[in-house]
Amino acid sequence: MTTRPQATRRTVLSAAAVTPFAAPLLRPGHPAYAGAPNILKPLPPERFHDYGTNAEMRWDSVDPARYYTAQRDLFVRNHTRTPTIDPATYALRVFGDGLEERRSQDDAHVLTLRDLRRLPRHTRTTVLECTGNGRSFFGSQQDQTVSGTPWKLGSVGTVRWEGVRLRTVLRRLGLSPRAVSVMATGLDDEFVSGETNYGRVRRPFSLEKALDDAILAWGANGQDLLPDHGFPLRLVLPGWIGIASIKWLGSLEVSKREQTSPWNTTFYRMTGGDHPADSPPLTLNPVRSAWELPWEATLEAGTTTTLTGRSWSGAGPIRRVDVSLDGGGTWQRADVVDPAGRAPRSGAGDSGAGWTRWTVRWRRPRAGTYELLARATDRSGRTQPDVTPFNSQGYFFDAVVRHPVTVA
Ligand SMILES: Nc1nc2c(c(=O)[nH]1)N[C@H]1C(S)=C(S)[C@@H](COP(=O)(O)O)O[C@H]1N2
Ligand SMILES: [Mo]
Repeated sequence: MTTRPQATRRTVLSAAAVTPFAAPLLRPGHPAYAGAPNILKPLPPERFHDYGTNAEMRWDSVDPARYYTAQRDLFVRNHTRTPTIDPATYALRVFGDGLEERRSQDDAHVLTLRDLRRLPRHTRTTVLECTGNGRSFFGSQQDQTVSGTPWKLGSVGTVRWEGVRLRTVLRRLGLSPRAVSVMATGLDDEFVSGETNYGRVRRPFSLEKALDDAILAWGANGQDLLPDHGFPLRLVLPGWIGIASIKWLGSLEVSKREQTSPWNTTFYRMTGGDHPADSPPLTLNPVRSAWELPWEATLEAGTTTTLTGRSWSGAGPIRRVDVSLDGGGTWQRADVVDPAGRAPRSGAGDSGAGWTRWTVRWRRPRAGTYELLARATDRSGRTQPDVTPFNSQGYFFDAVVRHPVTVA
């Protein structure tokens, strides 16, 4: 257990009493721990595919009229299990030699939720998406074997986060001009896989990203975070792969050195296939698209329907979406509903971007079996290929997915 910092060494953020660091209440050995589920929120089968510690949103449960993903519908990706954290004793610890006044881990700045909530507020829409979204299509579409949760396309959502910019916090604490990186560490259990204990889930990122658009978020879509999504505080790195947005954020180490963790050396890098051995850690998410249809949908022959779907990119709004209703034989432009990557009437003051909804009319389809394709292009010109180059951990499946439909 770490000790309470001396009054003179207290954070410059607040004159309020400093709360000692609190560990999650449910730890191994705690009597209530043994039976605790990995994910705490309900996962009804009509809205989720449940993989145990992970669960994805079903695209056929998405309401085309709703832009944002409610937290109750958002996918969950846990390396271990959702911890229960008492917000009254929770505190974020910030330390490292990259601070103006260097701080050791035991002598960290200790920021309570009250301290953070007193700072200027920040609201921003982002797409939250797992690096492995679409992974199962490496197998089903490209006949390749990869490791990891066999997501379809539902480990993604669009959320309006509320919190404070990380740069607001870091500037107030004071940075060394030589600081280059920040390590974010979660309060969930240590991750053990096979024979290896990788320690707490943690991943470093550049100071540049920290000072650009990183958010310390306590809210999503106007409500407190749910426990499964990082309550009481998570990091959000807009546009970057899901693992970058550390949930149940326990500490930030600001360093003058580049930092590493298994989550940027072993995991969340390209390995295998044609990828070089020294591929860099993954950051920006690619472009992907999904139809709001059941997997293996059935539609009525001769009846004109409006098909709906969404496309998104780590690099911002989607510029155009091309769709094919005949397996790629002919293509047409879909009607884009949210060109700015933001909900209609979401107001000013939100510089972010979520996904883009689109629609296409299918006039009196004839009976038969079909494959529906959607290919999006983002504002930076990135688009979706026909084939995603193999990588052994099944990351970044961004190829156009062939969605099976029977018309009868
Ligand atoms: N502390 C912690 N943060 C974490 C994770 C985790 O297991 N522990 N999983 C990461 C991964 S891989 C993803 S995709 C996102 C998922 O966020 P969500 O569960 O809120 O949808 O959280 C990231 N942050
Ligand atoms: Mo992820």
